[in-house]
Amino acid sequence: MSTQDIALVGLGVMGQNLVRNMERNGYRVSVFNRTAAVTERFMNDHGQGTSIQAYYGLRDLVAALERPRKILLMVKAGAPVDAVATELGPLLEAGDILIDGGNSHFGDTGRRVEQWARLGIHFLGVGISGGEEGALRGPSIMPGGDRDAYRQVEPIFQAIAAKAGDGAPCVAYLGPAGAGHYTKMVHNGIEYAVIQLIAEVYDFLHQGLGLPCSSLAEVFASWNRGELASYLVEITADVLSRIDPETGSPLVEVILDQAEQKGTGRWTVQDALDLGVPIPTISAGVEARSLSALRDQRLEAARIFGGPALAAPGEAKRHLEASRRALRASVVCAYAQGMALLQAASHTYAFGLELAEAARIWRAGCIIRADLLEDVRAAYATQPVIHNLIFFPKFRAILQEAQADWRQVLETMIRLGLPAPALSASLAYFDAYRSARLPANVIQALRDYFGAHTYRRLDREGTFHTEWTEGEPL
Ligand code: NBP
Repeated sequence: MSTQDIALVGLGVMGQNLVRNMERNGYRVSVFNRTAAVTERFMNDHGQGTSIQAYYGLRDLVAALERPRKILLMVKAGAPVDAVATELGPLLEAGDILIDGGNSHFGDTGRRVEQWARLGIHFLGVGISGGEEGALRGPSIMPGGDRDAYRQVEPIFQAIAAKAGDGAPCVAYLGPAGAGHYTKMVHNGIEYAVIQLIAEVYDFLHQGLGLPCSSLAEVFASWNRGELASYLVEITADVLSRIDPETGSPLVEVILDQAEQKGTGRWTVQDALDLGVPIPTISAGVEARSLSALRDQRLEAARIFGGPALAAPGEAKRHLEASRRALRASVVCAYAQGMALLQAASHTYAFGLELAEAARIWRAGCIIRADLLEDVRAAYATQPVIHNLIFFPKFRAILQEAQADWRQVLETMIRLGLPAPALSASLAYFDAYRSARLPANVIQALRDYFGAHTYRRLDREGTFHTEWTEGEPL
């Protein structure tokens, strides 16, 4: 009998928790996993006494679904998505809905939407953020693809999504093709930037100025009660206060300083380069991870090169308020860059994205959730085509207020020889934005000198070229 509301394929951590979330919200979910033992374990651990039904063949899984069939794929991004969809294809019929909830590249999603539409099957690309905890308790959900198909799964998504302070579910239709996965990609890019900014402030206050982790945990906890309130600042306080039971040291001190990455940050930077949108803080977050990975080379360079002495312990307290303001202003720049990229992508790829909606659904459930997102939402709700968040009064004030402290923190970090790629990229972004005159005149002159690329003038209309080497012998 066809009684099940939705099927989920791929019982990894995300898949398992999404099933439990849907079941808790009253949906009858069928599950399938390539490795049968994983399904058995899941059913033993979480399926007893529930309406969840396990299947060990795709044909049976599909046969049990109410029409139009809704199948959520939670498998590894890339080839596995195509492999599973191709296996399911012959079992589906026109009007059925395939949903890819993994971290797929938006270009792949656009291709899949078109490919499946030719067979009358709807393909939705849905970014899901919040990690395993979010998947279980309520993630932020970023759907893209056919709008009518989305309407058919909307009640399920609204039920399982995180709810913001005003009770609104953190899900909204974002646009056609890869609009949902694009938004998730940019979310992850902002996540890279904010994590790097937090790491640099930790480095400044701890390694640079000698503040112990336990005190720093209290600092982050207090910042989380103010304007910087956000999930990442909150969990930084938790992370810094954790003691390693084996050594008795702060756990963070014994964690290897080599950051890993799965690709969404790199994709964000790649696409921003293609679209010509500057996102230097996000790029710095990605590149800092790549540099951290060169640990052997760093250890060798550390032996070869000396550097300035670190400051005497005790100085940190003087810099706490400046650090908070520098972090806050830099975080604003990271969000501003991400939103500017979304705006440009929406135009180039015809996503028709409403930026206020993107900000709204990031307010809860996802990794970059932060109090400031309500201000981002309000900014775009009142001025949908604002060029950059930094022009909006609320953010203008934050940046203006932070200027002196921001510079002082960076001056001190440079003096101490501490790398601050993301903090300095944010300040340089701000400084470049607020510069009425940039040295691009010199760039244009040089380009014209060696390549006759021409230039324009401030005082006259037209395109000009100068014979820079006129009269010089060959
Ligand atoms: P993984 O990304 O580790 O994927 C594991 C699942 O994919 C397993 O069920 C595995 O089946 C299945 N799978 C693979 Br791998 N290749 C397959 C194939 N060729 N055919 C069928 N099934 C295949 O799990 P995850 O961490 O739960 O993530 C799922 C998706 O959600 C990914 O796209 C991920 O990027 C995204 N995501 C993850 C998080 C997170 O915090 N983990 C957050 C947000 C988004 P098996 O058991 O037989 O190997």
